[in-house]
Amino acid sequence: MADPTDFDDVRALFVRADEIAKAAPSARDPAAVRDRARDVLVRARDLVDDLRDRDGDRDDLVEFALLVSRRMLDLDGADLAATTVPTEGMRRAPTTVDDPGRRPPNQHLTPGFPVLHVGSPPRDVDPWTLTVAGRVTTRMRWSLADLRADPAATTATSDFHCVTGWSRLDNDWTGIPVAALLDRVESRPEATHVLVNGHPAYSANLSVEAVRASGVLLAWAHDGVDLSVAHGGPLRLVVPQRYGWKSVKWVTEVRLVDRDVPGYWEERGYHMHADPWREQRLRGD
Ligand SMILES: Nc1nc2c(c(=O)[nH]1)N[C@H]1C(S)=C(S)[C@@H](COP(=O)(O)O)O[C@H]1N2
Ligand SMILES: [Mo]
Repeated sequence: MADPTDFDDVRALFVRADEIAKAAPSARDPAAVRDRARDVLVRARDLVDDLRDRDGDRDDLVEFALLVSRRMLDLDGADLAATTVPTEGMRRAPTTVDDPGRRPPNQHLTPGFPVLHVGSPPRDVDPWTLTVAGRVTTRMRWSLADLRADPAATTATSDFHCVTGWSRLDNDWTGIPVAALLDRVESRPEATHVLVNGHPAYSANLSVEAVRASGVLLAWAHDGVDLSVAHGGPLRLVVPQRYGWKSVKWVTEVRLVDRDVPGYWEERGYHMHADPWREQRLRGD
């Protein structure tokens, strides 16, 4: 059993974060206040991770970790709402005519192209290679040049939905279908899922079925121009049927595995499946 005072400390941090965040809307610099609240939540999350390491995934700890994730999402959503304006240098604006048939529940359409990631983008992107490994008959590796020259390369238009609430419609992605690569490595029969790994120690889990769906690409261009590093260049995954955190930027490896292994955000309480139409934001949704 955890020392009860430990968990009480974590809960006190959570309450403190809430108090800070509540003051944000009337503050002179709301984003800075939300940053402070976020720092406190990060500390709470680290502590609850420590408790889980020590005591295992007790129900109350798992519940609490979810609560912390939900608050972080709220803070991120509030920050992004302010930044989702048309972005300079965009080749063309996305569609912003509201159509409930294309806008999943509780999403709003952005005229911009927000940049969202944890950690820093890679500094050195040349040369870039992609490895497909794990439960495969032959592990394979491609250079970016190989992929670009591949006859299976294609362009597909799709909508992008971030869990923090913005959706960007009509993105033209150019890349290679993940399905084409999976066919070549001959995945073994027990390979039911993939972990897609990207810089820096980021990952997301998907079923093989999900990455074989139409429009799922490892992309190097967006709306006809090469992807900027900020948006995941030189190579990123795009999974239009899932919330954006599954669309791993700076992909280095697709690893086939024999069960559903949580990725970076899934470890931190996000939903394993992440279907925006069913609002699968956090585990338990
Ligand atoms: N490597 C990496 N990929 C990532 C992320 C990240 O933090 N690291 N964030 C994800 C999230 S939450 C979203 S919404 C999209 C955002 O892509 P964009 O910055 O091109 O809009 O990238 C996804 N891919
Ligand atoms: Mo996201």
